[in-house]
Amino acid sequence: MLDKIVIANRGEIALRILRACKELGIKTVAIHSTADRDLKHVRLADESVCIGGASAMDSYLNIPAIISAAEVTDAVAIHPGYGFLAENADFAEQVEKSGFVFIGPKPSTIRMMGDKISAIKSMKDAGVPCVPGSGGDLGDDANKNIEMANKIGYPVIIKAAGGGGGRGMRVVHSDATLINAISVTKTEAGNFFGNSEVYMEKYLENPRHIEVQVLADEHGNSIHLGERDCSMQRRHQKVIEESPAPGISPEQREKIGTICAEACKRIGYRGAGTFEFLYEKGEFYFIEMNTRVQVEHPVTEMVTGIDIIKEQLKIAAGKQLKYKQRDVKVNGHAIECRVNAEDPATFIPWPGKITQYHAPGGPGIRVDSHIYNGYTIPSYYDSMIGKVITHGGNRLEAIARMRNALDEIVIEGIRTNIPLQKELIDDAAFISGGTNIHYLEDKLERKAK
Ligand code: MV4
Repeated sequence: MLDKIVIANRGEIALRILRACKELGIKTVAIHSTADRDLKHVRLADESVCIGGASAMDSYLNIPAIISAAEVTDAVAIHPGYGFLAENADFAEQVEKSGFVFIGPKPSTIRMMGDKISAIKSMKDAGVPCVPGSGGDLGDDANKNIEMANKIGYPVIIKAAGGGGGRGMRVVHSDATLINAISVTKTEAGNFFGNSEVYMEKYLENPRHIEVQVLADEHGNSIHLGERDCSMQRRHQKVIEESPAPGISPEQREKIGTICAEACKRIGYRGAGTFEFLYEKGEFYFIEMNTRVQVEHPVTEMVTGIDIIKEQLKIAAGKQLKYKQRDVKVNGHAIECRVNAEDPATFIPWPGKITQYHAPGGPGIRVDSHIYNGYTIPSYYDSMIGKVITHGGNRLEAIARMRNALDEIVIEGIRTNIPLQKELIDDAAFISGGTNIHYLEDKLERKAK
C-alpha cells in the first residue's frame, strides 16, 4: 500500500479522503491555507503543512507549494480530490515528474478529456454514443457551417473545446444567428481557455443529466458502478443527486455501463472516472468525461457498497481491482442533498461561525461534512459545507429518510439551503422522479412570480 499521502484539498472531501486513508493504514499529510488551520481533517491528519495564503491561487492551486509539501514530509502520493487541481494535466505531470504518484488517471488521459473535441473523438471511436454533431473544430467556412447546422437540424449548440461544466456554450436556433454565434464563442474560448476551437452539436432541449461511474486499474481491468441522475441543478451547480436514475432499467444500465467500462479498457483509463451523458427519449448521448472523484460519489457507494476513495488509493498503489462486474449489485436507492452556506432564496453565499450543529441520524443516514460546533466557514472558497446522503430499500424510503434527516439537522449561525432542500424533497415532480435539467430553474422562476 501507499505509505503516506498528501491530501491536496480542503473541506468535506479532504476529510473523506483522510477517513479512507486511516482505514487502509495510509499516513496522511493535510496541506492547508492560512484560512484553513481549523479544518477538521487538519486536526485528524498525521501531519499538516500550511502552504500559503487564503486565496486558492496562493495555496490549493499553488503547484510548487504542494509538491514541496510532499517532498518535506516524505509522502509518496498526492490525492487531488475534486475542483482545484484535480483535472489539471500539468499538475498531474509535475507530480509524476517529481517522483510522486498522482492519485488519478495518467496526465495524457486528463489532457485528452480536458479537450472536449478529443474526448468526444476517442469516445466515439470506443463505441460510446455521442450527440450528433461536427465531431471536430468548426472551420471558418460559413457556408459549410450553415450546411452542417441544417444537416444536424436546429437548434444546435456551439461549445468550446476547452470549456465544460457549462462554460463557453451558445444555443443557436437559425442560420441568421449561426455565424455570429460561432465567432463570438471562438473569441471567448480563446480568451477564457487559451483554445479557440469550438464544435457543434444538436441541442437537446429537455434532457436529463445521467452519469456512469467507472473504476479501472492499470492492469486492464475495468468495471462500472451504475449511474447517477444529477438533473436537479441550478446554474450548473448540482443540488440533489441520486442512484440509480429513476426509470432506467437493469438492461439499459448493463448496456450503457458495459459500453463505458469497455471504453476504459480501450483508452487505457486508470482510476475512478465519470462518463457524463444527456439522456432524452430513452437514449444516452455522451458529452464529457470527468477524470476525478465527484462530489456525488457517495450515492454510488451507498447502493453498491463499494468505497470509491479506497479503490482510488488501491488502484494508485498498483493493485488489481478485486471486484468483477458480476460482483457489482445495485441495492436499493440513495439520494444526496448538498448543503450550502447560502441564502436559500437568493443563493448569496453566507459564510460565518456555526454556533450550533446537530447531525441527523438513524437508519440509512450518512453525513459527509467537516463542520462542527464553533467552526467558522471562511469566505474564500466554495459554499458547499457538506452532504446529507440517505439510503433506502427503494426510492420512496430514501426520500422519507431524507425528509427525516433534513428535519433533524440543525445548523445555526449561518444561512443554509436546507429550507430549499426540504421543499424539493416534498416536490410532487421530484417525488415522481425523472425531472429534467431545467426543472429547478423553472420552478424557482415560477416561485419568483
Ligand atoms: C448540452 C445541452 C443540450 N444539448 N449539449 C451544460 C454543461 C456541460 N457539461 C454540457 N451542458 C449541456 N450540454 C447538447 N448537445 C445542455 C447542457 C446543459 C446542461 C447539461 C447538464 C446539466 C445541466 C445543464 C444545464 C444547462 C445546459
